[in-house]
Amino acid sequence: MEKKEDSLEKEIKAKTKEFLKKSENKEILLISHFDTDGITSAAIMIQALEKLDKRFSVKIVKYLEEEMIYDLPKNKLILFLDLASGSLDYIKKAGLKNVFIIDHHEIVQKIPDNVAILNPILTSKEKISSAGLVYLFCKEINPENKRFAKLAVLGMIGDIMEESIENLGVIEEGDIKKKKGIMIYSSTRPINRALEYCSQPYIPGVTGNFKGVLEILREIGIEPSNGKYKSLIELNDEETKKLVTAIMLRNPQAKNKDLIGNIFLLKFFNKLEDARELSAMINACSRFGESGTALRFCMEVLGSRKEAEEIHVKHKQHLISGLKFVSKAEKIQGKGFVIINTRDNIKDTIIGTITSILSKSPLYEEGTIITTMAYYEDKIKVSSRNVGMNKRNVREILDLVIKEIGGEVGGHESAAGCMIARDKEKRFIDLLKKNFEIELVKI
Ligand SMILES: [Mn+2]
Repeated sequence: MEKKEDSLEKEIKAKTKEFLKKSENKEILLISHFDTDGITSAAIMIQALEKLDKRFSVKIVKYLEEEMIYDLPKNKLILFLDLASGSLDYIKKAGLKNVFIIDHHEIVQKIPDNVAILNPILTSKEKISSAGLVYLFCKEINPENKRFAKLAVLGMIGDIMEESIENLGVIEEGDIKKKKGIMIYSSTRPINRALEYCSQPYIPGVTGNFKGVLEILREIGIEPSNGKYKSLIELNDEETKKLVTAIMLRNPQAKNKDLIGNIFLLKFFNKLEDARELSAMINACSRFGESGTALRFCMEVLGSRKEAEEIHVKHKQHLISGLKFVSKAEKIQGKGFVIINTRDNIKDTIIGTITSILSKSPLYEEGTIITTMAYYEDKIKVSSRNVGMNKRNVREILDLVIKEIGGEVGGHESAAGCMIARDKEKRFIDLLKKNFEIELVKI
């Protein structure tokens, strides 16, 4: 039997040939997703296309909306990165003839003729993000492109695939270091700053609390020298253990195995950096509506670093104040569920992150489903998460409600979201409550 990796490798070889042929004398329109994986995918591809001397333009989108697909130019080669696997029917309906997709999301519809798609789901089922795929793809086109390995690492981290980074074979190639350590970032900055802005895990009494940070540090015996604290990677084993214990005492849901993991360090703008922090910075820029800055930062364009850092600080402050808002907000609470309608108090782009943080905090007991809502134009973005492990399928519950009121659902059984029309607000909440209650009777 063929080895799994071989089949993906073969597929990449075949697809690069097809791409080079398809893009001959054709202008390319590159469309990518606005999250870290999508941005890093685009950054690798842009630099590879420049080298190939291709004519192209770039579009970064938050959602791939149906109407947008219908408006795409028919004469260009449309290159989708980190999206479109779920939009094949629309692509067919739009009559697009030159389409190339590099993506890792689920394919549920029939692949139309004229659509070339590189997706590990079709070959190896290997866990690899779009940035990882684009990296392997571009490296196949030109081995020099292996210098973008660090962007592939950032994209993988953005999609929570740290554990599969080694499959890419980049640790040896891209000047990337791997180290065991505590999974709070940034591991290269002073520890007091890292703890104050730490939202994953959320540490009650420490996150967003300057005094609480000093207390926990005193408790574990870490003192500043010359007014400056050392960084997390500078802690010794004993100090690391003490810190892990202190965090678990404050947040019993934070598990030892989640707190310790691989930290990836890489050179960016000629400085050794924590990959998670870079990944979070890219994410913050995009969620702030500054995907251009995110792209330039990935390409290490002079001046973009300062901009990205400023946005990142603002983003972290928004997250912290969002968490504070949610903790005080009016809640619709029932047995096994809580619904928090933040209306226009929290941006639709960070509501998912906030819900994830809440689901890992000790604020709600295991088995609860947390659902948050945030306005976006004339729509409402909804985000649902399970607290801990349980058998209730949040995706299914949202599907049931959406079937009645209309809208789009995405995600899986423990984390899902949907987009509904604003005028369905009340009906949505009523139906959701009803379904939660029914679900509970069933189990
Ligand atoms: Mn992705």
